[in-house]
Amino acid sequence: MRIIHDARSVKHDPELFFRRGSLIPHPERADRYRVLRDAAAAAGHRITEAADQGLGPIRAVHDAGYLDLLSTVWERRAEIPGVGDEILTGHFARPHMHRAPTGLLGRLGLHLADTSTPIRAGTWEAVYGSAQAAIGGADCALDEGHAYALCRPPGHHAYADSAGGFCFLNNAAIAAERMVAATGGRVAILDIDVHHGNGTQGIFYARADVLTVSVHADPADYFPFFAGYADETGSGEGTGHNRNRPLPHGSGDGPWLDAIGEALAEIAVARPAALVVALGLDASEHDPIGVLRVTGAGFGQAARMIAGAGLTTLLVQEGGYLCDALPRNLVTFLGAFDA
Ligand code: Q9C
Ligand code: ZN
Repeated sequence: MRIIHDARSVKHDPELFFRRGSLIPHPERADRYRVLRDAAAAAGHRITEAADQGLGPIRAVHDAGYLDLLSTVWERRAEIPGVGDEILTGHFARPHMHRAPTGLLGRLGLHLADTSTPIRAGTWEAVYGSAQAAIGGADCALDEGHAYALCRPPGHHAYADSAGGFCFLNNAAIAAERMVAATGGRVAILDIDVHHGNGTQGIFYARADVLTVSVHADPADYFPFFAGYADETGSGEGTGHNRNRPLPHGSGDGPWLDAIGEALAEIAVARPAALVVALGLDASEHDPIGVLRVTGAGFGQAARMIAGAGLTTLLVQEGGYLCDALPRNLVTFLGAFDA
């Protein structure tokens, strides 16, 4: 398996995260990139630095105004009185608040879903590099049959015009869009991160050419709360091309593997030209913020099922937080694709 990565990933390293009223160490740390890269390399996978293919493939998915804000806000930080080494707003536009203010804090509130995505000196470089890993990974999977894009920061909570849930640019969506363009066919995205892939769902919700399927913990009492329910099936031309499989918290391997099996059966019916797996590893029983209690053996079984589908497959790293099981489950997963 070839690993496509971008060393700029480490340039976004948030320190603290506001959670349930307290500041805690931010779970989405730069060390995740190092741990995952080193584990994949030690397991014998070939590591390739992503080429820089520019903004074009990112613009194919994301809103121009959002990209402009994200890429320039650090340089413009002096416009925010008293700004420190991190830019964040606490003012978020609700659906009924539709005016676009001119000031930076208000503009940020139009494009941020929560307080988990602070913007720091290296944030744009890191998220741009993470997207380059996805773009290079898509090309590599089309060439070689499969590839792993070591994307960090993650992407599946980012919508076309907003950051949230530790995500800025939707790496899996950018890769899928590139694979649609390259193949002229349909692409499926299977998201097995413990959190619903709300941004990815939102980006493709009205489209029939990208089937989005997510298996995740029930959002009724879990992030991302406002999407991820079973009755969200797509709109307009996309009707029937989104599927959600929310699972009870703590349900473990059996229901998770059953849901992945059902998702793969739906994907097989669509006969996609390629599959993107939004590979969160935070469904693990050891993950510090996960709630699905999936074992190492469960990850191995899921990987064999997905590899066994025989599709051109790009694995895109999503969540999965620092613990001993994180690199172990990655190595288990990648191993299923080399046989
Ligand atoms: N103590 C991804 O896995 N709330 N994003 C977490 C943590 C936000 C997760 C609470 C979770 C976002 C890519
Ligand atoms: Zn997650």
